[in-house]
Amino acid sequence: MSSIRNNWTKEEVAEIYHSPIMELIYRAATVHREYNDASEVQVCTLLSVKTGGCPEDCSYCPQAARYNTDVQVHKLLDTQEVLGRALEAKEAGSTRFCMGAAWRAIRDNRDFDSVLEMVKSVNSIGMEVCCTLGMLTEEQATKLKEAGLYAYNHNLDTSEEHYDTIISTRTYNDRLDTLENVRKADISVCSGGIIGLGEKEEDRISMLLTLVNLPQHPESVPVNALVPVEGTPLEDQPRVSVWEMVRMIATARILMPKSMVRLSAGRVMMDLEEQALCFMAGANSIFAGDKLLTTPNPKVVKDQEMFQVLNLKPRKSFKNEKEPVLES
Ligand code: SAM
Ligand code: DTB
Ligand code: SF4
Repeated sequence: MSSIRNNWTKEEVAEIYHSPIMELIYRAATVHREYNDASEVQVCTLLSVKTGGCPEDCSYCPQAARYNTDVQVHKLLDTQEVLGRALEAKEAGSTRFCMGAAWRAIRDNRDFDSVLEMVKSVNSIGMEVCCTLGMLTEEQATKLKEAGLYAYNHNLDTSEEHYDTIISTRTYNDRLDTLENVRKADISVCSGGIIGLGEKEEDRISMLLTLVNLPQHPESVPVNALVPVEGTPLEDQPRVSVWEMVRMIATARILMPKSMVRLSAGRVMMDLEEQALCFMAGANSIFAGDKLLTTPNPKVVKDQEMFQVLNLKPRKSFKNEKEPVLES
């Protein structure tokens, strides 16, 4: 059995990443079967609970206030509406509900108190609750944990070397500090990145190296393909090819055998056969629902058809974990 390591060298990661594609897929598929049930795919749903008006300058993001995009800006939704959306997602077969806010960082204000309420209520319906709210402190992470938060998403996005050309309003170290605070609060870590930002293959390798050499592998690793959005500095980036997605997913799977590797943004540009290759390469999680945060995602019925054709089944929530205590 391949071992779980966090002392990889750049050369080792590069060698895997650059191996002949069929060998790479075969090796990733083998590692995947050693550690996971390869017929299971986790189905997660995203909801943007606060959209747009963000002070940051992430050059891929339609929600940054400084770019002229046509996102429908709205302030924080109310808890009842969020709970309704979570129930719909559960009904449609999702086991994880991820709430995103276009914030630079969490602030200790009424909005954060409302998010804690949302976390409590979504947890009470038996879903794995995830949030992505920007940077946070250890104290804020602890409050989220106490409210019932299961996972926190905070992506590295790209390599440390390429980072400055994508975002200038916060540093790579800020990102790593947030991940450390999430870990300290004993919350499951979800962290990955985006390809297609104009980075080199070396940058993709470098980002994977940072993830795999964290003290503990993130439990989930989202691999996003850039969704180019009109009005953002990256609006004209060419579409990433399926082979780039497959390489990234397969390398992540080999490096982090037990983690959930999520085929995230970009599925709307992929056909069923392309997605099948990604599952073969070790992806075992997707975002379902007609929308990601602000951009389109495949229709729920299309995904259900895809699961049937590929003989995949949705993974149960809290698998291998203690069942949560449900509130009445
Ligand atoms: N504001 C918080 C933050 O930045 O951590 C949370 C929301 S933010 C939209 C979550 C992640 O979505 C980003 O880190 C990025 O990886 C991903 N993302 C945003 N826009 C994207 C795009 N156009 N294409 C692909 N991924 C994108
Ligand atoms: C992640 O890695 N991808 C999701 C989730 N984590 C928050 C977000 C994708 C956003 C794509 C652009 C949009 O819909 O706004
Ligand atoms: Fe703001 Fe997050 Fe978008 Fe960056 S990725 S602009 S922090 S919402």
